[in-house]
Amino acid sequence: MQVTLDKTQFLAALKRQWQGFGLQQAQDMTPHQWWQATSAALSEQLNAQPQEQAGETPLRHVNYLSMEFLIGRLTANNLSNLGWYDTVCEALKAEGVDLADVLEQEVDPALGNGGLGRLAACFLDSMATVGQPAIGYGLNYQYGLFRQSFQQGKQQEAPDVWHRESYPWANHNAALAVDVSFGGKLSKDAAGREQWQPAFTLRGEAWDLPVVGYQNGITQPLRLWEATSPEPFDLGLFNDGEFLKAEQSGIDAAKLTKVLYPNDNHLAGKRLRLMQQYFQCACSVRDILRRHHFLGRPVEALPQFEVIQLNDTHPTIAIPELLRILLDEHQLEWEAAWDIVSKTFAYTNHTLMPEALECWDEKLVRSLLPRHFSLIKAMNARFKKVVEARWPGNSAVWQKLAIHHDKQVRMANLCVVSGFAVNGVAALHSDLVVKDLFTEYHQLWPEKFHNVTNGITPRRWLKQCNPALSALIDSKLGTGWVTDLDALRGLEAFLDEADFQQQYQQIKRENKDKLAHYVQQTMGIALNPDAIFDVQIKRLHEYKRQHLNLLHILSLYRQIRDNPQKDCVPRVFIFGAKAAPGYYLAKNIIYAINKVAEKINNDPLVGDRLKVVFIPDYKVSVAELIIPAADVSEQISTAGKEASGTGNMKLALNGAMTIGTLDGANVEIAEQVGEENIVIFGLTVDGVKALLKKGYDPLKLRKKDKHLDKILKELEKGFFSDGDKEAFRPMLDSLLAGGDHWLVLADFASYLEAQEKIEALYRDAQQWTRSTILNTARVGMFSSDRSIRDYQQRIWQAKR
Ligand code: 26W
Repeated sequence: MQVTLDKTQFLAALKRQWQGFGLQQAQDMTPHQWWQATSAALSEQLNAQPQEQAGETPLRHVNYLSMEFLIGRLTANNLSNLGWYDTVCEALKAEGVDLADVLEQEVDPALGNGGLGRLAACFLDSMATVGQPAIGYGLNYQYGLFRQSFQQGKQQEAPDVWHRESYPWANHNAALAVDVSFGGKLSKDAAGREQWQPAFTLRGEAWDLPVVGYQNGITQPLRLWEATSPEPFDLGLFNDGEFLKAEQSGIDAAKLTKVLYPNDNHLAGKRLRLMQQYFQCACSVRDILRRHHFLGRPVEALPQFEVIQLNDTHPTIAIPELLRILLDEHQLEWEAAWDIVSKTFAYTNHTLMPEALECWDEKLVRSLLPRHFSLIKAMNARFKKVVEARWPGNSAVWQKLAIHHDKQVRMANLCVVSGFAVNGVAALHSDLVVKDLFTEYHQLWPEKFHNVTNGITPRRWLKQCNPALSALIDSKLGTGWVTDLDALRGLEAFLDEADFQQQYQQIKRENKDKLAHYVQQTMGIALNPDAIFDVQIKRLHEYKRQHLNLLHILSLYRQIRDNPQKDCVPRVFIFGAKAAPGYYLAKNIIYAINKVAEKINNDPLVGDRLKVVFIPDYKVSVAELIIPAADVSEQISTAGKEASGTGNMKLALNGAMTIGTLDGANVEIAEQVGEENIVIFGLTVDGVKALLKKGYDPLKLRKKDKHLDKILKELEKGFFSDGDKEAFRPMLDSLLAGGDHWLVLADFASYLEAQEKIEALYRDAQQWTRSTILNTARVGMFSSDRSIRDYQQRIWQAKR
């Protein structure tokens, strides 16, 4: 049950903190020191709490392996989940300090790129909350996702210094250090068994962050590995006078966990990335086995007690690593070892895009991990017999299903062959995983394939980010919804109460004021809070089609100039997005949006009717500010390309109307909220397939659509780029001569119609409010608590 915070002990812990800073009194602390001291004092109190033992129900323990955990700020979250917020607020008030200001001092730990990393963080929160014993395993990057700024509209990247060394929630657990070896060669022992002689060894140091369940006394670790050298200091070299070289090995080791790879949905195939993956997997597998042995359990019983969930293919190398340990260290026979491995791993697929499916060059794998490569070949050879038995003489099928083929190791195939479960992340996506990606695997093992629709934690994405709406809901339904989001359906009973509608509307308005204030402060742009706040926040990618949104903005601007008296509902377009630093086209789209924004925002003819803001450095804490203030949620990916989306769920929960394609979880959101409360447009998955089959020519489409042609010409002529006709060429080429792979122009007309519908709906304020209330009331199924229960029933705890 919930544990209480002893205020006296907290204040004593706080005192130790400022004394540690060498200060005379609490009042001498800087605002940032207040955050540091408060968090460290809380962390200390949390560690001092007796941990509730897991009950006797033999739930399999979940090991959630992920290269990314986009946890966001922790202090506010932990205070709220612990139920300590009010106590600490009062304690600080007595010192003349405002807790809310203190919490603003925290730098987001940005140890992830986007959806996949944030999902991992929501899942940890939910596992702790629903009582699923679990540990998250990841890497302790020194630098998280780069900081973004704009210079003359172009994205600039700077390192993300989040100070992992002094992050007060992280605890170094020196006893858990693991050694990890790389490189070297293979030889055979007397019995003919392969022996691996590695070339060098690094050390993994464990840093634990607490994952606090919602007011239930449960805290579970997120364990992040940091690379160091086992011999960080070479005394021999030092004595010889080689002072700088003496520390060299320590410096090299640290490179491994220096920085998070900023790619999202694109594999660069870099050696250091594979080293990171192996390092994370080797440390984590060791730790899992250590706990298993410590509990006195035989190694054969591993799958009875432990499941290893792979968050996409990034931690796949854990599979041959476990096999290697069982064969080489436990000396098991292949069949026995394979039996354990094939009952332990489950794999979640988050994308169908071919450029994101990880394939590693065999040379790279062999040189870095010769023993693992040899085991992968052995797995491949055994699996070949299975395929040969099912599809005799069919080399086309084998070429598709092979784990190792054409000098490449295919991580997704390795996962499907070795895992006991495979799942997609939304109903539509899971269908496509079976139909388009793993067709023959599904024929072989239909029972392996599942859907688990993604979810979001209501603690961060409603209770904390939207305290006013949470309080209103509390007043109507009590507080049970925080751990039972389906309870929000109860709001439908108040749907037609004028008073409730008015309060709901008022809260949205105040959240918009808050966001407007932030934009004024950070960007110097004044926003009209009466305008529609139209929001697209997600990584920048062609398939997400931020440029379709841009074309709509250009259309409105063109219409205003063609008809200066045009009566339109004022709109503020808000973007938040980082582009991978090497993704040239995505950066060009950012540039285009910023240049168009500059022109429109400064055109007196437009006035208040249109504003475009690209908020720099989009991250979890900025999302927490934007989402409660959104009226419209842009979910406009090419159908079939967005596996699920989770921003769509957060925005709907906070009362934004979705404009979206029938893609990912949008399909299920539409089912839940009802078709009158969402605006769907564009080609469907089948429509996309049919059009591509028939042959699609964006140039023809342009010829036929005069309005579209005008808009494109303005971009081409340099109207938005001070006469520079080349400014947006990469983007324009991709849309036109390049063939418009993502069908932006194909969906343009339908999108404009949908946007007109949005405007018409918004004009009827009462109808709009009803619809947005229904969005909040009806998206309870997108709680990540429900996702976790689905994983439990279908995958982790299912009887086999
Ligand atoms: C190898 C490079 C790389 C890096 C990241 C490839 C793929 C990824 C991720 C799988 C990209 C990602 O974040 N995918 C998103 O996962 C979310 C959680 O399931 C989904 O909601 C999004 O639709 C999906 O794009």
